[in-house]
Amino acid sequence: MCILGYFLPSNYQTVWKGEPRRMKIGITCYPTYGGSGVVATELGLELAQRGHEIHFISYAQPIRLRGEEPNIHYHEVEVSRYPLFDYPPYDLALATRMAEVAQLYDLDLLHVHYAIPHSVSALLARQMLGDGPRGRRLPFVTTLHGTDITLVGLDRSYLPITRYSIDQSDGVTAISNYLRDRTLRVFDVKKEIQVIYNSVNCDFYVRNPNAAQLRQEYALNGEKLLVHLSNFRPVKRLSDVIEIFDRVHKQIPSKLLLIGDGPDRSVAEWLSVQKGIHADVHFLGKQDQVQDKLGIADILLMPSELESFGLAALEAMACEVVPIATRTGGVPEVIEHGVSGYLADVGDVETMAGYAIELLNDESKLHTMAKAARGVAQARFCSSKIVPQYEEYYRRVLERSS
Ligand code: GMT
Repeated sequence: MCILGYFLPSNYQTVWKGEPRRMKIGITCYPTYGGSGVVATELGLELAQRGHEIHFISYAQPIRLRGEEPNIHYHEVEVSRYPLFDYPPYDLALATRMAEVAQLYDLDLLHVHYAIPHSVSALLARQMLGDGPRGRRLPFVTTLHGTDITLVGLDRSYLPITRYSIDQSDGVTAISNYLRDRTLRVFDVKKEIQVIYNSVNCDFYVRNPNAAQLRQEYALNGEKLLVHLSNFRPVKRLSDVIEIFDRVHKQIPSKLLLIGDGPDRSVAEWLSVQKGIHADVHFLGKQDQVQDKLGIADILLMPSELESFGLAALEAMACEVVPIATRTGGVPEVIEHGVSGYLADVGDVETMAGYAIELLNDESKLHTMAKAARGVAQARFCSSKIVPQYEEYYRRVLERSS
């Protein structure tokens, strides 16, 4: 194999002899604060802990990586800024880097998170490596996360190439049944799509043991704590978070913690000023260790227009924080209404505020639901349960490709 000018041993063929084999996996994701990047990074960390060799390939180091974890490597994608390029071709630079890293480190497969443009770059990398007399096949798995299908992928300028790269993937996973069904229906792809849910590390995401003490930083007089965590994009309906909190705040002494940042932040700031509650709304910005803040709150508000899964709700549940969310997309696959949280229609801020008030007025019910939420996270969505599903899936893909 010599497309990059080197000759390397071609021992990529996978032979399974009953022993879990150490795999070399390239992972590409958006390295910033989006849910897909978090899922990809946490997955890479867990896989590395289980002995696999993980190579992150992206334009920046994923935010939850410290850069010193064993079995983890990071390869930055440099995009040249030639003056002719009004639109620097990141997808091409990424494809080149993927092929280089795969060849240099003898990767078994690539796993790309978020179809656009990552699966197209992976497809190019596979084709580059497959050419030539000693060509090898570098399989790639695409994980669909949500807006790559529900918003971006439906844009006519992206739809055909997204559909093509999904169809060309060696394996495709989706983070909920909702997203799988929607992809099959709307994109009319022929591919089999495996559902592997989002996961949470149940050892890190726990109730903060110092919650009582730490709450005083925001709730000095014993107020209740509501929290919201997102990238503050319109799909998150941040204004509804403020509307809900305003109604709760009128009846119950309470504070709102807003974790994250994004385009709708100033709208939310102004709305809270107009409603006279600004002093009780804490904008905490982007946080690396979200579990520290989540794990001191009582209720999470997630009134999104659409969520294919709702990772923030799961992270909250693991921290014994009861989610109040919208009945949309894959959220009902995560939250059981009335048991591990509450669901309401999109935009129905009255009902969501009503649920919050009811819970905050009933300490015992809040406690019971918080424990139930943690129980669901542990029973169905812990990384220890989900990561082996990815390992098994990789094995099947490798077997099919060898
Ligand atoms: O909406 C976001 O927060 C960003 C987006 C992403 O891909 O970064 O999130 C999607 O992926 C998350 C992780 O798989 C899911 O938990 C979110 O539900 C999904 N967001 C939407 O579907 C709107």
